[in-house]
Amino acid sequence: MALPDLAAIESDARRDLAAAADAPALDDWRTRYLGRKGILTALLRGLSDLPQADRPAIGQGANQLKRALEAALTERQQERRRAETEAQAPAATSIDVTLPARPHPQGQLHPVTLTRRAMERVFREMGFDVVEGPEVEWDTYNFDRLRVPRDHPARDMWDTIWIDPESPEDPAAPLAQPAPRRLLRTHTSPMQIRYLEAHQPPIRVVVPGTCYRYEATDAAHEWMLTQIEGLVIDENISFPHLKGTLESFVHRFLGPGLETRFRCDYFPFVEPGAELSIRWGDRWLEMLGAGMVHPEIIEAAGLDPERYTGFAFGMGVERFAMLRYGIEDIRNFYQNDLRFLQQFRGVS
Ligand code: YSA
Repeated sequence: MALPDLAAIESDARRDLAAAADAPALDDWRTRYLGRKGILTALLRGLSDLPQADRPAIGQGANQLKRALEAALTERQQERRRAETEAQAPAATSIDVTLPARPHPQGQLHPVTLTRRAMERVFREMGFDVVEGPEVEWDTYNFDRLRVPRDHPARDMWDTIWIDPESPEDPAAPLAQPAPRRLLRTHTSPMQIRYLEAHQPPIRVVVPGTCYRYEATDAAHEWMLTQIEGLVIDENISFPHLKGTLESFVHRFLGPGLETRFRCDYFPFVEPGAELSIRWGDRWLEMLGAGMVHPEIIEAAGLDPERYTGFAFGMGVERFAMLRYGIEDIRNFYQNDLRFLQQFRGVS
């Protein structure tokens, strides 16, 4: 039997491959040369019919040729796909730059963000630092260390969205300290404790941030609200500093003509406590809670309460935004109605 001419097979195969112009032709080519009944498979199957001495060289050559033709096929297929993609893509010169552009909606800052930033600017001008704290908080910071222990009725002042469930009381150790639980902070006041852990007086800081309360909404209350906490600790700080700072802030931020009202209020972490309201038409809108930092909190921070005193406050940013923009109902802010929000485009 004549020996197969591998060089001739290769040259035929490469010529036919170059001539195969589309996918079906390439498939036919693969069947003819590389398929189960193709030329190379037949050649390899027929090796046993060849003289013993020629089998290794022909077998090796046939296998090399098979791999080379497979690689050539892959390359040809990629080449063809590239050509097809290029043929489908519009030529650069066919783009009509005079066609009208599709409008791309531009984002804008939310009115509460605008208000929060503007309030921060005023506080910076007044010499305050601005820091932020965690929204997911431990009950120890949100309550206990602010003198609101477990089972204290004052916890009802802040309806809470809990993250960790309450662990059942251990009947074997009913007085055991329950494990700390995480919650969504109900106010920014826990940052008073966190800040005091890491800083020494003189302290003058504000902490803006989102808070959450499990409470019914109405025209002045949302379940998600923004507060700005303030903390001032130094020697010789007294209630007139608190009053002067807050009145100065309100008049710088909202204008000098506003009527403000301070009244007594109760917060376990201050003594005395107060709230500040602003006259709005024929009603008063409560803007913030405040007070002189309780001496026990100063002492727990490792400071001498005889030497250091201070005041703190927590402002409702949405309430300031309501007065700033004349919004009657706080619920407008978070309904995501674009007709409402777009009115603040370009507003600072
Ligand atoms: C008090 C004394 C301090 O030394 C420091 C901070 C405070 C404030 C205290 N942590 C607190 O949260 N008090 S508060 O419950 O009365 O809220 C403070 C302000 O947040 C309110 O005066 C109001 O302006 C706003 N606010 C409260 N609940 C709200 C709300 N705004 C919108 N929706 C709600 N549900």
